[in-house]
Amino acid sequence: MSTKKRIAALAAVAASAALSVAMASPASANTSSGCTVTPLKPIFAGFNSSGVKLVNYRISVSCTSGRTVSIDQQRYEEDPWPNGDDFLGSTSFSTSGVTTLSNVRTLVDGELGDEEVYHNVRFRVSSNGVTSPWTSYQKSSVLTIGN
Ligand SMILES: [Ca+2]
Ligand SMILES: [Ca+2]
Repeated sequence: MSTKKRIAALAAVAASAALSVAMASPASANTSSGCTVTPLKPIFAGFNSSGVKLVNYRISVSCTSGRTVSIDQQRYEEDPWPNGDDFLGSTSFSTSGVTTLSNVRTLVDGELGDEEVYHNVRFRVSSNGVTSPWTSYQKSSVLTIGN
């Protein structure tokens, strides 16, 4: 790619990133540089062989053609103030097109009673050798689930 073309492509990515910031809303979907990524509410996904509950932290992805999206997922268990939420782990994904990613994890028994689990995702988009900045994190709805 010529330098001029590369600069034009970079400007296009920057422009669509700026647009996504301007359009930011409390909704959990986020669109940047031709990709929309949504952290779906975690769902119960059965039991493992030890009888421990499983939770699927799914991510909905929709990208226009020629784009590859890198996603950073951070999983948490929510606690009321003054306690901070418990970090459960993180996973990186790379994909393209229209898909729903699955990530099935064992449900941690971190406290008496139900657990309140959710995930945050951020992403960046690569197209024609140009990569957008990371978006801000988007939070999913919280699943309340007993162990
Ligand atoms: Ca909790
Ligand atoms: Ca518990």
